[in-house]
Amino acid sequence: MPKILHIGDIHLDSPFSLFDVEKSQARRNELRGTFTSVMMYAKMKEADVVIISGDLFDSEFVTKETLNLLVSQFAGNPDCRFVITPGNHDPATAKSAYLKAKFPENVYIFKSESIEKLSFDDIGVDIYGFAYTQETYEQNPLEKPIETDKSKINILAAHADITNRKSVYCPMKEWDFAVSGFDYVALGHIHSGGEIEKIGETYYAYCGCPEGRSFDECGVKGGIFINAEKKDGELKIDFEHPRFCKKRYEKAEVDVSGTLTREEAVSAIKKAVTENGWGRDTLLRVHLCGVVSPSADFGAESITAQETGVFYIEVEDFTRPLLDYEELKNDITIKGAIFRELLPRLESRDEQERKLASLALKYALAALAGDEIK
Ligand SMILES: [Mn+2]
Repeated sequence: MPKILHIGDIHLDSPFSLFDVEKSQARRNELRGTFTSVMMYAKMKEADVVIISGDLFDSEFVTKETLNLLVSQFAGNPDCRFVITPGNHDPATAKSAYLKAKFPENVYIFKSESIEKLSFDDIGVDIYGFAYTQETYEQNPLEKPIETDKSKINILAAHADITNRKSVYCPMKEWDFAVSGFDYVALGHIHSGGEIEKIGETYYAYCGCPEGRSFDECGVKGGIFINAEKKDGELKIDFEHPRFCKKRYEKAEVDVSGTLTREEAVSAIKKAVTENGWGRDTLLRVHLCGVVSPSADFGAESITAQETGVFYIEVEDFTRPLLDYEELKNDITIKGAIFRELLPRLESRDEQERKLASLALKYALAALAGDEIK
């Protein structure tokens, strides 16, 4: 029964841009570590094929360290075939590692913009694929259906966008998958993945990225492991979802309504961390929200990963001061004038704008009251 691991969008050599430079470097190394974990998993599960659906590298420039790692990992599992479709971040250009570097014999790289077929007859699998040869790929290579061999397990590996007909990243339509008779379409490009979909007799899925790289890529990340078998033209297939990520990015709104101190904010964050099962593997972005006394002081920016039990934390204060808006609105002193001036921004739909206006009001009122402003 052929076993296939579908991964993609690894973006090796990504520059991480955390505020903490050392942690950025740690994340770059960890991304290589994630790739090694993927390779170990493939070996342990005795995968026959690993499909990498594009964006293996973050850019055309690949470090020597990364290239050496790839070559040694691929060579270290000679029973497995590695099938790579260059994507928009790592197109198969003349300068690219795909054309310049020497890979072991068990590595298959699509280099042409038109669809080509790899036949692995010993396991009855045909894999179709194509390459980006520049940063965009504006046609749909399935516009003209492919003629697949129904006795084989037919897989299309595609770095493509099925969500937008006008996409410049290979705009494909789901229905084309079924028309061509693919059994599975191993998609790359969209980083939030994992859902297995079906159209006609064709399964398809974005594998997502195996490691989040920013707060735009939240949650637990991994790949898709497929067991497939075809007998008398009938397909039996099942899917597993291994986790590969070393770290996870998460975002949380923590309501601190009614509290006053930094300590209380820290314990509210810790509670959210515990309740969600986060911990040392988590990079966390917290927005403190709710309505609090104007004298509340959370020192949000000073809250550390250490004291909240995560790997990395960013805390921003989006709380609103508890004030009597009606009274302020009608106040005839300078307090009322400031309030009326800020009111449109206090009610803005833009969270950042509201936050700034709240802060401005808080400081203005504190200053007028003769309080010390930190
Ligand atoms: Mn990508």
